[in-house]
Amino acid sequence: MGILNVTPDSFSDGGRHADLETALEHARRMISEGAGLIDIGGESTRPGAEPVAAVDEIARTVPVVEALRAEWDGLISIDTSKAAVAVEALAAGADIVNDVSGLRADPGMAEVCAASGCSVVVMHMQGEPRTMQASPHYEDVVAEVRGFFAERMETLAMAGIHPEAMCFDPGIGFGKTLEHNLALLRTLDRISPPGRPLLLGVSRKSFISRLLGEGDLALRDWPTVAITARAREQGVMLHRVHAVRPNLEALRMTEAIMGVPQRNGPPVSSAG
Ligand code: HH2
Repeated sequence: MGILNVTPDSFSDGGRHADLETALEHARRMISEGAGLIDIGGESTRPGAEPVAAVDEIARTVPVVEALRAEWDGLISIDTSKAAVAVEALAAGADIVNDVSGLRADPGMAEVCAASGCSVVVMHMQGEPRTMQASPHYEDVVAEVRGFFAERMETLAMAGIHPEAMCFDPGIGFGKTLEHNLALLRTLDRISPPGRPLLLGVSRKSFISRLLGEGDLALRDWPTVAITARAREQGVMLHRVHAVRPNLEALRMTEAIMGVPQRNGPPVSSAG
């Protein structure tokens, strides 16, 4: 899953893909590097980010969804917690709603997703983006995230979303300290509801620099790749990343070692 933020203030690529043509060029680059899914977001969820009105989020994201849909038949997800944005993005051709609130922020979201039959990414977050990093606290972060997934799966199924349309995400960096993130990364093979896939979003996140002391965003791609490889071995099938090529190469190398049959895609190395 390649990240396409059409926001002025995202932590890593804010402002870079703000106009339609630049956004499309970036999407095309990630697709040419092997992305099978493009995640389009119009509201930054970095700690301290200010909320964006639905009308602005729609204006930022929907033209990109529409234009990308017109030229590509891969999967498109809309990264939003607002039902009004999801409605418009799904109508424009998005396949998946990626909601960092786990479909809790907007009471209309579950109904929109159930009615459209789209797939959903249900992410765990403690608190809300503006304040979530102030003082995250858990008795047992792994047990709480696992319990959250089970509760969401049941509630959303009752709201009419098919369990097979759900995928779960521990929400690395969303109301979590470095220790909380590491505890979740240690147990990726044990936290998703049985039979349901996990999605992981660690790309360039600040816990990497908290651990390695490296503030430069560009230098966070290699630690991201290391986590991607290990997470794949723990069974994670969906990886939300900025730098598609190195992460895909890590996945393919890991899968080769694991004995997973290689899928179609660009060669691991053009030199063979
Ligand atoms: N992380 C971010 C945004 N959306 N969605 C899922 N499912 N999982 C994540 O970990 C996740 C997410 C934050 O990263 P980014 O989009 O790069 O930055 P920003 O929120 O500042 O736009």
